[in-house]
Amino acid sequence: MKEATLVLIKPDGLKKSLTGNILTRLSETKLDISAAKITRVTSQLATEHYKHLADKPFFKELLRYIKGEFHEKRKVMAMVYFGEDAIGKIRSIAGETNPEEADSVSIRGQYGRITTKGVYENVIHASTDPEEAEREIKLWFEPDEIIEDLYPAKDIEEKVAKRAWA
Ligand code: DAT
Ligand code: MG
Repeated sequence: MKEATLVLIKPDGLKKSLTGNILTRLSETKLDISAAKITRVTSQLATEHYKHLADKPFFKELLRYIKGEFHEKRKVMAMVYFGEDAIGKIRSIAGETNPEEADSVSIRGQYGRITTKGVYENVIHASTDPEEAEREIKLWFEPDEIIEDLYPAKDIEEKVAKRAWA
């Protein structure tokens, strides 16, 4: 079944100039990239993204990490990969959560580390199941930023203050 999954290249991945290497590894899946952007991670976005981990002892440090506070690059690269078994294929190439336990040829095994403070710097995020993927994709992207019609969307009239080219 064709499905979509959210991938983030985390601040350590960007800081260590791993973007190209990671994209090359992900291209082994032969999946399509349906959306991509470089974006800042606000406290609100970080908290919402990791809300299921709010009771964990590492939660505060996790938020600081994803916001880029440990790296000079206060940004992440967010992407939607789409295709047959996209979630499983990306998770498999990403490797296990703990980068020290991840298969050494997986992305996390190759490039991740655990800091002396115990933060898992595992360079990428990947959704784990279709429900999580839908929640995360809707959190990180607007419907028009994605090239596929993944989920139902509606037209709304909204007057918002935004920046425009001067
Ligand atoms: P995953 O990112 O593999 O889906 P997760 O959703 O359980 O794993 O956790 C989200 C992130 O939180 C993970 O990428 C790294 C961090 N994390 C998880 N378990 C941790 C632990 N025991 N100690 C420190 N960080 C942890
Ligand atoms: Mg997870």
